[in-house]
Amino acid sequence: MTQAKDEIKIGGLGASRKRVEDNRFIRGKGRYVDDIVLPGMLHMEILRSPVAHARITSIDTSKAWTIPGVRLVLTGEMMAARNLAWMPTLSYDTQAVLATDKVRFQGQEVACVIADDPYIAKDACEAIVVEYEPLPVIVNPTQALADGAPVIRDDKENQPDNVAFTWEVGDRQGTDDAFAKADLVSKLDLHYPRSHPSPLECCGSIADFDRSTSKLTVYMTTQAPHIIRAAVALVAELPEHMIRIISPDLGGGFGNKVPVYPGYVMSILASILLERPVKWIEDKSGNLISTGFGRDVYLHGELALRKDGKILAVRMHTDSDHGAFFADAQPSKFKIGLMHSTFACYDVPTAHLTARGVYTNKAPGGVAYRCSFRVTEAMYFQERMVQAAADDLGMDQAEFRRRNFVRDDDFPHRTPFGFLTDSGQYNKCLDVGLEAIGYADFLTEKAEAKKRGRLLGIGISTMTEPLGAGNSREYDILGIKMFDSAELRVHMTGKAILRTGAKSQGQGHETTWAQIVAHELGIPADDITVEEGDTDTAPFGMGTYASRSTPVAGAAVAMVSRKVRAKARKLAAHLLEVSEEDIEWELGRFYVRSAPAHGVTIQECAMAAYSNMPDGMEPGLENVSYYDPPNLTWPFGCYIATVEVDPQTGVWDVLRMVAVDDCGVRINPMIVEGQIMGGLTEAYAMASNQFITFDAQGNCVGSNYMDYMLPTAWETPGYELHEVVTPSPHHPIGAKGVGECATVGGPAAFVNAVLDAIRDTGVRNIDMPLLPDRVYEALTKRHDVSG
Ligand code: PCD
Repeated sequence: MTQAKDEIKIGGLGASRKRVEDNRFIRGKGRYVDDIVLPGMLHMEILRSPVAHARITSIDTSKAWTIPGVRLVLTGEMMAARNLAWMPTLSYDTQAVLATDKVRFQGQEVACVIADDPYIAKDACEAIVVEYEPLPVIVNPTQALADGAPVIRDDKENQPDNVAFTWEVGDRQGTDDAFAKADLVSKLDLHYPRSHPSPLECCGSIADFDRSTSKLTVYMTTQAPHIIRAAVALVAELPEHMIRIISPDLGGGFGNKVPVYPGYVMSILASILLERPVKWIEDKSGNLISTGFGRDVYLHGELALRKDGKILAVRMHTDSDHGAFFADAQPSKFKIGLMHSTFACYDVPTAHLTARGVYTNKAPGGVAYRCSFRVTEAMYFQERMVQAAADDLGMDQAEFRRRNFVRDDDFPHRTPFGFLTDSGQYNKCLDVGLEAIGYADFLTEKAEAKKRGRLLGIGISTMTEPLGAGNSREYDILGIKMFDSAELRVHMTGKAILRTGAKSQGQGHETTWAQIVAHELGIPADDITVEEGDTDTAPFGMGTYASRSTPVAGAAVAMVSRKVRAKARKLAAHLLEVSEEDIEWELGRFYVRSAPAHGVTIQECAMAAYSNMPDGMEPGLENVSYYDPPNLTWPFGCYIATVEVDPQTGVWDVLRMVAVDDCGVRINPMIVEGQIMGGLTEAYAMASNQFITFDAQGNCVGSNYMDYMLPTAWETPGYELHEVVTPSPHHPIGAKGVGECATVGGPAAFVNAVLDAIRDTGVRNIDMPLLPDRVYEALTKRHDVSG
């Protein structure tokens, strides 16, 4: 007989349990796609277009075929013969697998070679001769929308121009009326530049088609294995049960591994044709040039303001540059993702947003890079507009936020764009942040420093982020509803295996999911194996992105544990020889209400499930749960940066960065802090340095790690982390997502701080990245600097 276990001791909720996956990662024992070697495996390399827009006049592969060790050379024509030259994207568009008619961006896939080793394949790619007839190149929405602009997607019927979509949400008339009554209208034009998720491991796949069983197994760097299985079944017309997608250890995802890439499709076709396993591992430049860009959105924003600081209405227009193919993963109803979650933490009476997506001669963009579907852009625009509005009103920026925040007793709160936020304590988070940074003292210090010619600035960014798509009523990808799943099997000895439809890319699910089971069942976390990513064994789920795992799959873990507990209760009643109603539960143990010393442990119940079940009960102790969340979870972040700008050079340094995160109940506080630090580092990188762009010819500039900076500990400022806990009222354990928050909210804090430091110049905006030359230009020329 045991007493109730101390939850922290068994690694339950709130334990900063060491990450179990790190046991293999730090020993170099992780098993990534490129570590997998199959007997008879061949290697694939891709030939990419050197130019951004051109008609292909000829492709000569004859030399490549003669190189010893070459097994197959695939061209667009050969793909077309199998109806595979084009594939559907996750946004109801089409994308070329291998170019047939034209190339539409630099780095586009033109041909591929399968050979005995990757070097032979690479050499053979170089032996392919392609003739291109150059076409005018379009690299931004202005050019794309200009009269007479060449139509990039002339492959599509009914595509007279370069507009990929238009979209609108909110109350146009109500917003116009509110603007007419405003005391002041504050306007801001911004660009959120392209950025690249840059996971350490690039994309890759090993396709293994076995003719004797007709089974296709694909090891793949994917964040969403079940969506891929569905896509392969539909595109290749293979039966779903004959497709097994395995996503092994992933070296980071960051949204880069959500889309379906041509390389995956070609390796599959090659394996089917050659009946040998075919491995494709993308190189760094291939990854940086051609896969999964994020952002690239232009904003025109306006706030209608009352003199006392009240926001009366918001009006926004965005133009997003999607590159040559509209390939975002996005909840189907909303063309521009969740851009309309903007201003959700403020009590804004009315708002209107129009959005337009355009095609350009750039690699497909718009993936949700550490972003719940365009939320990163939404919150950056929001917080930049908020600071500009406070300045225009001559009001303190913290006070301006306070006057407009949704109040704690006003939840659930309906936003002007129709979301229902679940909970929050926005003022409290801001107070904790201001207190931590020493707001009043800093303002004094800043004024003092100014007298000596030093430029100090403080930037605040506060936001709530919608995390955990869906509910299935409103959220789907290509019609597949956005729920998630967990399956729990408790063995005879009380050890267990848990599988979910999510897929960790480094976040630590193997650690945290076991903590939820420990919390619900009292089984020590160390006794629970967590497995994800194999479609033959995992229950169907939509995968991991948009910080949806904790809100959705994590909820399913709690729910399936409760189902298992319900059966264990019946077993306990049987063992204790009382009726179920007479039984109480404490962590890890059932006991008789009238005789608390008389009890059985969950492990004893597990044993009974296989050895001593009551008459008529099915043996075994396992269950599965599919969780369809009633709402998104709405964590809150308050990020405050202080900076010093060097007036001689435009170089700026971060003095301090304070982060207050409210993600509800924290499963593993150490992991949550790691997520926030990682997120802040990416935010700092985008705000300060990261620059990947395209010249007038569509050449991708900055597509290597000498130019595109991934900050190391050396460049990264120190962070001071604080927390507030507002449990989600609808999540079974009160947790909210957190993985993206700091990346979403962080950039505006840094940018606002730099602009605050140079406020005397009258400059309203410098587009990211705030490279020293841009800041210097703003300081000396006293005008806005656009990117
Ligand atoms: N948590 C806890 N608590 C709470 C929350 C959370 O503990 N309250 C934890 C969990 O469990 C996990 C983490 O934390 O572990 C996270 O979570 P979440 O928030 O839910 O999220 P997820 O879904 O899981 O994930 C996702 C994210 C994203 S989205 C991204 S980008 C990134 C992040 O995640 N990515 C990554 N992070 C990270 N990390 C790492 N390491 N790696 C990676 O890759 Mo997207 O959309 O995809 O773009």
